[in-house]
Amino acid sequence: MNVARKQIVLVGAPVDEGAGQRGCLMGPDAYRTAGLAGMLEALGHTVADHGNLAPAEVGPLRAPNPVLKNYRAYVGWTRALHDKAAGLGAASVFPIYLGGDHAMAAGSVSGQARAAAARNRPLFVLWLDAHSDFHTLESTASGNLHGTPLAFLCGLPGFDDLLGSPLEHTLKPENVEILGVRSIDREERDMLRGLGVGVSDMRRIDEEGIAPLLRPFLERVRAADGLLHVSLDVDFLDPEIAPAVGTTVPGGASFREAHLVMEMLHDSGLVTSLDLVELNPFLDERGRTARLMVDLAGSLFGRRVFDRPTRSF
Ligand code: HAR
Ligand code: MN
Ligand code: MN
Ligand code: MN
Repeated sequence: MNVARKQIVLVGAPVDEGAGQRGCLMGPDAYRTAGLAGMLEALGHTVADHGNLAPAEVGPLRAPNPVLKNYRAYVGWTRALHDKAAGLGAASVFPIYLGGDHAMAAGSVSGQARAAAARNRPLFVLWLDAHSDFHTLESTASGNLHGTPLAFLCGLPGFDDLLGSPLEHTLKPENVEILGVRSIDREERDMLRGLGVGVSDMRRIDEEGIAPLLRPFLERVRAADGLLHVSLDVDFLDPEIAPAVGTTVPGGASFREAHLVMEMLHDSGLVTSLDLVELNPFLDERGRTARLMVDLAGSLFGRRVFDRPTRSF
């Protein structure tokens, strides 16, 4: 069990352009208002808030598909977040990237992957989401770019503008686990199957329970001496408990399922970076979704009700 105090760095990523609805740009400040830093400090960690990032300046670009919305902004954010994350991944800190819509993960995760490669450690990713976010720039019908970052990270073609050159440190599809998913478009399904990405949908969670699905993944991370990035999309949660998201899908993870995932992640001691994404405070009810996300982060960083668990994870 890992009871180590962590040096946590908060990075605000007010990315708004990847989602179909405006409002995610308020996410970082909602987490701050909900008391994220104080909660983490109360658990014994140190917290440094690096403030909010701005997108990188981008020269002239032609979008590869006319349906894409805010393509230049996606490129600018990816470059800024990639550089920030590559730097933090090389330091002995635990970065929490405060979104912002899920397009931000193209930069946060690719930067962490670059840093992991420099340390000769494989990066694993747990993608907690109602969606698989596995469209290419060609396959997306909505043009909402928050539906594309995981395809980019796994090295699918067509994304070379994002960093200005082909992505060097791609995720191995078998090192990615998508958990809680209940909305996958046909093109995404075909690509996920073809590459062998780990997908545990709500049906499997209903039948088998969330812990038995998560445990073998964590065991693989441990066996490979891997680093683990967790990308937590608000819509992983059931909209009844987490209404502040633009893309609600009924039938999501329950309060207890979500906390159990976070508690198991904590006990594994394997997690080295985290995204909190898709919170849209404009759609919240008296801050309840922001507070729930902060609470879940509490479980990930060691809050427990009583004593030690009977197994490590
Ligand atoms: N697959 C759909 C699309 O591409 C919905 C994507 C929605 N993505 C998120 N992030 N909300 O998980 O439009
Ligand atoms: Mn998502
Ligand atoms: Mn390299
Ligand atoms: Mn989602």
